Amino acid sequence: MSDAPKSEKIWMDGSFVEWDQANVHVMTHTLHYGMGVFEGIRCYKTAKGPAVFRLLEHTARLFASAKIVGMEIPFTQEQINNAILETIRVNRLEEGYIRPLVFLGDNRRGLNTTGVSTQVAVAVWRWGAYLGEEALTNGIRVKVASFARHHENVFMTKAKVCGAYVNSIMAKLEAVKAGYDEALLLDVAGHVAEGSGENIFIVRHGKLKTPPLTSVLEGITRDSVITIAREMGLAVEEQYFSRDEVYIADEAFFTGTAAELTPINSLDDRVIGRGGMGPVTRKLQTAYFAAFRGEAAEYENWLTYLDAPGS
Ligand code: PPE
Repeated sequence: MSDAPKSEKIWMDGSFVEWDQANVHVMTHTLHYGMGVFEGIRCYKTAKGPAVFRLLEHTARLFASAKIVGMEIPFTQEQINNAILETIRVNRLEEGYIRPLVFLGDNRRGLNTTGVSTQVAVAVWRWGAYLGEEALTNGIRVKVASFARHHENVFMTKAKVCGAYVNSIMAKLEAVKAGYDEALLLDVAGHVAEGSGENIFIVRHGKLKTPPLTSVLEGITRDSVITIAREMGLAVEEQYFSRDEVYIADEAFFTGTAAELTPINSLDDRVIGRGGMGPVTRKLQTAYFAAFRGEAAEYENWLTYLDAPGS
């Protein structure tokens, strides 16, 4: 028996099916080679009902991912946006996680994917804090992974590709088995890249630094935090830095849809700053939480309300 969270219905290729009936054949192409793209989106409770955070940007990235790897999604972005909102509605989800997945079907074999059917599913489920509720306040213990992040000509990291996550999973398992909460992957040149499923920021001398988008995912939370930070008057530099700069940073944190804004307490057992959540991290986390809760007028346009008139 599975104890994985589920909901009632899944949107598959244009219609709803019962969660337990949303199955595919074992010869499904993506299952064999990992050629598929996906998204991770959150829906939050607000005073005006549930709202999806940065829906349009997530759907746009899904289509960008497909374009990069050469897949064609047989729906428009508008249809996918509507499918996502409908899936939340039919499952009466107030708050949780949304997983659109674009995958190749089972009608062809081999690496020439010409003519393989492209299928789309949207699932939603309730999902609390990704790294544990405590992580959001106390921070997490992180270890540099022995596996490097993809070189940009191995896997184009602006695409959120299913198969690329083998690299993330190996790094995550390595870290967890060694007693840490999360892995930090370096790029092939040895610069800090990202977490197994998060972008990273450090705070040093009052400035924020995050790696450029060469070999990391173009995170939507990363973009939100950069926007919020600049709005607050904080300087943000997109710049390469080394693991030892993280060791001696004043603060460090991860960003991601799932992880939200999680402080990093230590890296490779070196406590960062005073440990726990530093003042800049706290300010940014508070502002980010307010944005997705619909409590910040300037970021209202990041929210798509479920109960919006005419939707
Ligand atoms: N880097 C990677 C490798 C990554 O997977 C994510 C999201 C990010 C950065 C942050 O991107 P964004 O969510 O747009 O801010 N990771 C998703 C998957 C987590 C999972 O376990 O699955 C997520 O946060 O939803």
